Amino acid sequence: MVVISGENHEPIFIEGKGHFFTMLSQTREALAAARAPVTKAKVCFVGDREVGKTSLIRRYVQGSFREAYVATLGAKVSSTYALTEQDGKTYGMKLVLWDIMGSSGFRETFKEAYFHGVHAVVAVFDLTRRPSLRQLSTWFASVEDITKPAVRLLMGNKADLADERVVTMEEGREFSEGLKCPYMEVSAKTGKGVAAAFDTLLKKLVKALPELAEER
Ligand SMILES: Nc1nc2c(ncn2[C@@H]2O[C@H](COP(=O)(O)OP(=O)(O)O)[C@@H](O)[C@H]2O)c(=O)[nH]1
Ligand SMILES: [Mg+2]
Repeated sequence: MVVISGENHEPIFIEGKGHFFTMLSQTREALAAARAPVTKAKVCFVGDREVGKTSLIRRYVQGSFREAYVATLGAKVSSTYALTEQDGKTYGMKLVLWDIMGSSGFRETFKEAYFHGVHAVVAVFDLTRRPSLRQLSTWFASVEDITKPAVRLLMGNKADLADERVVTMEEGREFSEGLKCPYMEVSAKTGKGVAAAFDTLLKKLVKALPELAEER
């Protein structure tokens, strides 16, 4: 299977299967202004359907939220530029965010193409649905070989639904300890915690990608 990736705004395609991908792009002028070195990182989102993967990416990249659920067909790639500070230095990063359809059939069929060259895996579950947390073990087990060196982050989404939540912060933390990764609670709806969670991811990426460690 071959992944052909285009420039920004160009469609990209996984050859042979005919699944269509679209690429969105948003450039942040701040990046150019800060003259920070830019490194590209591929970030793959995983998790059950309707946990809010697409919504979290939309919130972060576009700053918006949609109430209606529209199932992600195949996978969708968005990119954005972000800055982070580490030890008094500023780093720029182009994040290429891969949003996959939640079904396990799709995962099994496409995992090699989807996770090829991945730098970070963001695992998302819904704080109002405990099975969506347990399900993540299956996700990780099925892609462990491919994603082993990648940075990991666990996001508990829909924190705005305080009355409906069933997964406690303690449970989320315990699960993340098993994955050896940070745990962040977020709401794509209100935006709460989203910037902090992505910044945590950026900082982990800066540490993990040695080529980023050079001085400005
Ligand atoms: N209340 C609330 N609803 C959310 C949140 N994030 C996503 N949703 C809703 O949950 C549904 C599924 O979201 P979506 O991003 O499509 O999930 P995906 O299948 O994991 O990509 C949609 O109806 C969203 O509007 C959130 O933080 N709070
Ligand atoms: Mg989706």
